[in-house]
Amino acid sequence: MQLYIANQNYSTWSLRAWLIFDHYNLAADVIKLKLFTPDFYNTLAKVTPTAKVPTLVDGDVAVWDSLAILEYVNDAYLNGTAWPSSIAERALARAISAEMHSGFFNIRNELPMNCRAKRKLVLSEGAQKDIARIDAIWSEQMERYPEGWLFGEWSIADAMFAPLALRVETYGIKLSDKAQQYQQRVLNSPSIKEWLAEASLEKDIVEEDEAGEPV
Ligand SMILES: N[C@@H](CCC(=O)N[C@@H](CS)C(=O)NCC(=O)O)C(=O)O
Repeated sequence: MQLYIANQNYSTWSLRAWLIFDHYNLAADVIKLKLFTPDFYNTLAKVTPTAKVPTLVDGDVAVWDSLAILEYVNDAYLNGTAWPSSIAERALARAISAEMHSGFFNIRNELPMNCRAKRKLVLSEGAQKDIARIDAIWSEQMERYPEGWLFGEWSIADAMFAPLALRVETYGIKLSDKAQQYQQRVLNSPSIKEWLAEASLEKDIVEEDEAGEPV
């Protein structure tokens, strides 16, 4: 299998797909392309009609889109275990993952992932609302699973929310105690530490993802 990703400092969608491979120790050749370069588009043109990362190639199967990759890996290699086992929990996990996948536009626009940076900026009302919603999701799940991931065991929902934990760190966003507990759990996980170590070696700057003032 080949997993195409982009700059680890900036690429939130890449992180989501990469996490399932790292978490379950699944083998894949990770091909890292530099965002917005000719090599990025030329290489991806051969494997995906969207020319976006992440893209997974598994033999004859090509899957573009982070959530579709997570679903594919779960179906093909994990026997469905990357979602919670109960139907009700699975429905909730899917609902919040879809909410993440198709929403939170204020955060996405104002607070680009920038792992190696510490920044300050003034949040719009919309971004504050997005953060309040994330805080509510994380703290409700921590009430239910104080010692675990969002649904106790690690699941696709944790992959979907991981980039948010990194943004909270970059922009010094204040969370409630329970939500912060989850954020710290994500930051302290071996996979995220590995991702951050790799991101810290990158030198490329993507200007449009450099927001706020250095702290
Ligand atoms: N909905 C897609 C979004 C993928 C996406 O926008 N990827 C960005 C990088 S994080 C990309 O490839 N951008 C290159 C471009 O837009 O030219 C997913 O979930 O994978």
